[in-house]
Amino acid sequence: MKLRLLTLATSLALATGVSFAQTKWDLPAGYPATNFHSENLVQFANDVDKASGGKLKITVHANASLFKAPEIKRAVQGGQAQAGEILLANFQNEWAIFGTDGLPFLAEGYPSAMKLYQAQKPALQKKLGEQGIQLLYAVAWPPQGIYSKKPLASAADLKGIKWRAYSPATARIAELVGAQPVTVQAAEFSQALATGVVESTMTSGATGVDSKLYEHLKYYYDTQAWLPKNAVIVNKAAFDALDGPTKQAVLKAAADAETRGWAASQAVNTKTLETLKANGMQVLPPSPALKADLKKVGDVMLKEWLDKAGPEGQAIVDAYRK
Ligand code: PCA
Repeated sequence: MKLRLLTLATSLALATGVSFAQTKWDLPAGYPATNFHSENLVQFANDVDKASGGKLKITVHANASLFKAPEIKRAVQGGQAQAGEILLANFQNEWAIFGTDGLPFLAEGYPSAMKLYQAQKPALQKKLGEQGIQLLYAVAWPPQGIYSKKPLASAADLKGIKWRAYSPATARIAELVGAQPVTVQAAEFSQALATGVVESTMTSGATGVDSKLYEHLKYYYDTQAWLPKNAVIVNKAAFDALDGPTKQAVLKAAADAETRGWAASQAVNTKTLETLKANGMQVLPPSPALKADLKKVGDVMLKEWLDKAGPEGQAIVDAYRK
């Protein structure tokens, strides 16, 4: 009788899934649920769920619904969220090297962006480690171009216009071309545009489609100026508290998500530029004058960045250029 009861209890526990300790993580993210980064995160969470046999449940909170994008890093650091997705370049003022991938024309195209990531990664892991954070994976956004209401012959046409920035570097570009920077994160972008707070920006085709920029802006100059990365991070104590097999499940799912994410980014780049066109935008290469002006901006910014980032920054650039 006793044995039968025990068996019954065991099968009940199995059926309801409470026969083992289950860990739950929140993972705040800054971009809409339909964005490729967010979709990749959901697949990452599903992979972890399966590979851990349901031991670790990660809930993705997209579109800055749990924390605003610039607050996610601190939330993970402080353990208010166990994991999170951040735009590395948002944290350049804290440590210059977070902004390595936000410098115009340092790395153009996906292979170069990947090379720059590999050059940046050891320093990144070390810094985050000192902050009680572990890097799980990072994925590049598609290349960044300029959205505008009016045609742009050169950077002079950007003078005085209200420029939406999403990072210290994108605000600095505005200053250098004489535009007026207003920092607005992706989750609030559509509204800022609709209410006339901003009238131009530099971002990807992906964010252009996410925020329906074609409803207000007519031109996209495909400058392919840089490919900033989102990084998925975890609170180190939360990760260390997992058992060995669950840790392995997380690391394996993260490696898969990184590979999948870089491929998705490239596919999304092509697809979203088509979507912009289909919605009436002119998608154009920058004129030689505009390109030359932006290259100058890039040179100034690289110099400023190297001054701040010091030998550690120089070593990353050297490793990247080797
Ligand atoms: N989209 C994000 C960051 C880079 C990008 O392509 C944004 O505009 O906020």
